[in-house]
Amino acid sequence: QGTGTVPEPLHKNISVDDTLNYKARPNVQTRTPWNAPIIWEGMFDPIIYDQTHVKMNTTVALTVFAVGRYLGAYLKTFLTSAEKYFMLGLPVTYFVFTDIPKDVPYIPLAHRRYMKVIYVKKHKRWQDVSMMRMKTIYEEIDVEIKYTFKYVFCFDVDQEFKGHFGSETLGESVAVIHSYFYKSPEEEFTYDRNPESQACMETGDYYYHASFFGGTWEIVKNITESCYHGIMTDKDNDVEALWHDESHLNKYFWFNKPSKLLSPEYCWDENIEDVRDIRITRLVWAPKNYEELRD
Ligand code: 2GW
Ligand code: MN
Repeated sequence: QGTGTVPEPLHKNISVDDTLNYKARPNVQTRTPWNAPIIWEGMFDPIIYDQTHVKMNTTVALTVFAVGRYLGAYLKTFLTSAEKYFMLGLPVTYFVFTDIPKDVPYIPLAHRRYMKVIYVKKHKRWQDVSMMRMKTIYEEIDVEIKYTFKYVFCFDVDQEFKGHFGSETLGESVAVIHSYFYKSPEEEFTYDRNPESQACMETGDYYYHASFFGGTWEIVKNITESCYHGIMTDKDNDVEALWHDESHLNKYFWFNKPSKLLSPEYCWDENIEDVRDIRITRLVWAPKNYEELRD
């Protein structure tokens, strides 16, 4: 916890987000221009959040894809670390999508935490492996997730949890600010700038990292369905957005502002030297060996 004081516990019918202390981090932006919170360490009391969500019987689905070599390279670390830090105390089901179900490692799971392994075919191009996740996710929300889970969080697998990642991250629609761009001027954001692409945007609010996003199942269904439609329209027009699904996600969040933003403490690259604003790393990028992983 940081140094700021956190307001008193909740009354009924008041959102737990009303307990956020926006002044706890004077050197960073803690609210967007549309008044959504940007969550930094020190702004929240994890105990108040957890108690509130346990009382509300909050349920969380996590989706993660481990296709081809990414299964052996990343899945075990991702899941093992999630069991240490992700939404502890809440019922969580991991939806693991892979082309080699038999190679999914056995991970001991805590009480009320489950894993479901679902077969997906491997797309030939890695860009499609990444982009087509959008379709698989909204289909799975419709056939199963929506009946049991209030929230859905969709993660890249090439990451490791290293600190508390709890119910303070829950909201209607949740995006994380890319660690490389949180201090950059807008002109440096790597949005897609090609007018032929559905993802094209000239200005925007932030540069969001597609390494994870989340929200209620209704909104995550809308996010993934919209991005997928953009991706397919691009295919019809023979274009591909600069950063694939990430470009489409940024466009979505430009038109549909996220209700909660997470600071780069929630998705940090340990190669970044300037850590003055980073009080804790909760999720970090796993090291990558592109030559081995990209065919
Ligand atoms: C991806 C790129 C090159 C070679 C392989 C793959 C690959 C990705 C794969 O062989 N198997 C696989 O399961 N994936 C899944 O797609 C896996 O879950 C992985 O985390 C995700 C996205 O690929 P990744 O993590 O290599 O992309 P990044 O870290 O460069 O991520 C950003 O940009 C991507 C688009 O280029 C996505 O938007 C991603 O969400 C962003 O974080
Ligand atoms: Mn990644």
